[in-house]
Amino acid sequence: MGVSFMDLFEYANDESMRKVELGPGAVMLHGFALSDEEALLTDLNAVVEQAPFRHMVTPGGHRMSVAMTNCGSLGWLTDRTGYRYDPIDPENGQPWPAMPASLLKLAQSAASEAGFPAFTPDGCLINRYEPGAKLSLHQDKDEKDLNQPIVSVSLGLPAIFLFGGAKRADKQLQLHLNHGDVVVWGGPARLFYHGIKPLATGEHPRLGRYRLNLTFRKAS
Ligand code: MD3
Ligand code: FE
Repeated sequence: MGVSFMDLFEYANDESMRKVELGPGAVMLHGFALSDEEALLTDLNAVVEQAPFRHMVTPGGHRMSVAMTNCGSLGWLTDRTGYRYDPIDPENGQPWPAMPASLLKLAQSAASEAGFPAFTPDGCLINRYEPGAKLSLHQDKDEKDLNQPIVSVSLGLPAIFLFGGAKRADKQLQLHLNHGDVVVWGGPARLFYHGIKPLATGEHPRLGRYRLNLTFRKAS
């Protein structure tokens, strides 16, 4: 019986600060990616060496301001013919680089912490933002099983994330996504509209003038 000072201290650190429900099924894990940061960045560098960032073109013919690449057995693509997941990088005709163990482990432990212990991502889309780059309001629905969550990891410069609702016209909340933040998007929030405001100029001690966002998906 009774609650000690230490219990309250732990509660404040572990629950009310670090793990926050942002919306129905969306769980923010503040700083969750920080503990394994160096392994993550080393492994990301190796992926990007094999599959460099590129600016893809939308079906409407617009060059995206966000540069993208992928790792894992399926990579997300857009070109003039549409959006899809593909096992092959069209830039070199080779399979996307394998998903490094450090990335897979981070995604699975975050999903578990948010109540999805069986998450087995087969793709990781890697987005790179420079100042001015943005992502317009959209839904993610190219994945086969929309009951599977998406795990997002933010690194580098901070961004303002727009978090809408099930309908495009729904009012949007603005949330800051900072270096090391991980969000698990499951439940109803999985299909909510979202986007990123144009990145502000800045200098991050580890990533310079960039923001990286990793999204782990079960595409198939
Ligand atoms: C909510 N990426 O890659 S991360 C995307 O920061 C994407 O690069 C943004 O939207 C970025 O599709 C936002 C947060 C995020 C990612 C996927 C979601 C939120 C999501 C999927 C469903 C609902
Ligand atoms: Fe998205």
